[in-house]
Amino acid sequence: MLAGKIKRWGMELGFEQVGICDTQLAEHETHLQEWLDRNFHGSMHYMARHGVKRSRPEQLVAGTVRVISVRMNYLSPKSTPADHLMTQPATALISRYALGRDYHKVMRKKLQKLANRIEAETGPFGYRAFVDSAPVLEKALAEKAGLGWIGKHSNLLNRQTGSWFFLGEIYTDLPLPVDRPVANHCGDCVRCLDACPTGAIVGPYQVDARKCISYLTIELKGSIPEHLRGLMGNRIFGCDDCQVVCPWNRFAQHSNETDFNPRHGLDAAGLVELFGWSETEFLRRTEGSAIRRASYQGWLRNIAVALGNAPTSERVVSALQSRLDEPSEIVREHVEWALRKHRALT
Ligand code: B12
Ligand code: SF4
Ligand code: SF4
Repeated sequence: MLAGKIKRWGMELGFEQVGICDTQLAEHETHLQEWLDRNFHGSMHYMARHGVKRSRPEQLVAGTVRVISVRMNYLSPKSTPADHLMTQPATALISRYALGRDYHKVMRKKLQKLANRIEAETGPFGYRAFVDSAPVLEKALAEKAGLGWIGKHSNLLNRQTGSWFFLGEIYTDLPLPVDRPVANHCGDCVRCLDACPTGAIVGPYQVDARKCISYLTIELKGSIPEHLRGLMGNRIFGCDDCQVVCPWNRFAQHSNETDFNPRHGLDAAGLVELFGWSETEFLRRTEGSAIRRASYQGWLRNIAVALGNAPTSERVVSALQSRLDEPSEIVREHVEWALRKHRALT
């Protein structure tokens, strides 16, 4: 059967699981609309831009009747565990997903290979492959396709492997048989809500992105609200706390993808060291990495906040002072905030 073969080919290409669903997302459309109405998307205007295309796949790609959803583990066996770094305030905490090669590139390539393989079997067919590259409700589709359930932290998780995986999909006009969703196993647990440093999980399944450290360090381009800076600790790119505390991540499996291995020691680098990078070094060392999304200015802004939260030392203070004349006003403002925290600026 074609569906069985697609799953086997997907696994051979390095995906951990492949599922298939239809395109009915009515309930998720309501939740998405509520989330937008509450302005939880902040400055991520692209989340509101495409109307209902995000929740109606056939309106994004005409003729779509099924979605092939895939997941791929990203936790590298070579990276220092995030929970260890949470107790090292002078070390930079970069989300485990961003330490190696940009997942968009890695997964898109594999999805294209999967589509080519299907085409070799069926002849030309209608499809488009996505990895967070278009208005697509990736978690909702993956949930429908049986890859896991959306947990209270709003990430997709799975009993066999936790939540340290990426999602991608192929929209297609092939009328494939669909898979069944799995049950939700969050039960009474609220660990992720309790652990969130900034209280961004404002209710089960509801994340106010404007408070989420992932948004503040990656998506937000301007000034980070002052009342949140102290809560960010040493997290300079993304945040993993809600996943670290999730009991299902005891079953997390490492990725087999060597492209996700950490580069340039970024899994446990010192804040002062990273703050010293010139723009050229930043661009060179983040080539092909998701970290580029933050921009050099955002990178310095984030590290300035983390240095403000680090224990006071001569090294930290002089690193901050060396950036007092930065051309970027945003960076200067965060450096001044950090120095005030160390009482090194009045
Ligand atoms: C926008 C976005 C963000 C934003 C907003 C997060 C969010 N929860 O929406 C920010 C920048 C904060 C972010 C952060 C992260 N992200 Co992100 N992000 C996305 C993106 C582009 C869209 C997500 C989306 O549709 N949001 C819209 C809102 C409405 O969806 P939602 O919050 O999930 O709400 C759903 C349910 O919770 C439910 N719901 C909502 N309200 C209610 C209320 C009730 C009562 C009920 C029952 C249900 C319910 O319905 C909603 C619609 O399905 C996707 C890629 C994609 N195209 O899908 C990646 C994606 C979700 N992100 C991903 C990752 C890895 C992360 C981070 C872990 C990265 C990090 N380490 O820093 C964090 C996790 C933070 C968190 N707890 O969510 C992965 C998740 C993989 C997985 N296993 O689930 C994705 C799928 C990218 C990918 N291709 O792999 N992200
Ligand atoms: S990623 Fe961090 S800040 Fe965002 S919801 Fe999870 S714990 Fe909270
Ligand atoms: S920490 Fe608990 S509530 Fe949160 S996603 Fe995991 S199981 Fe669900």
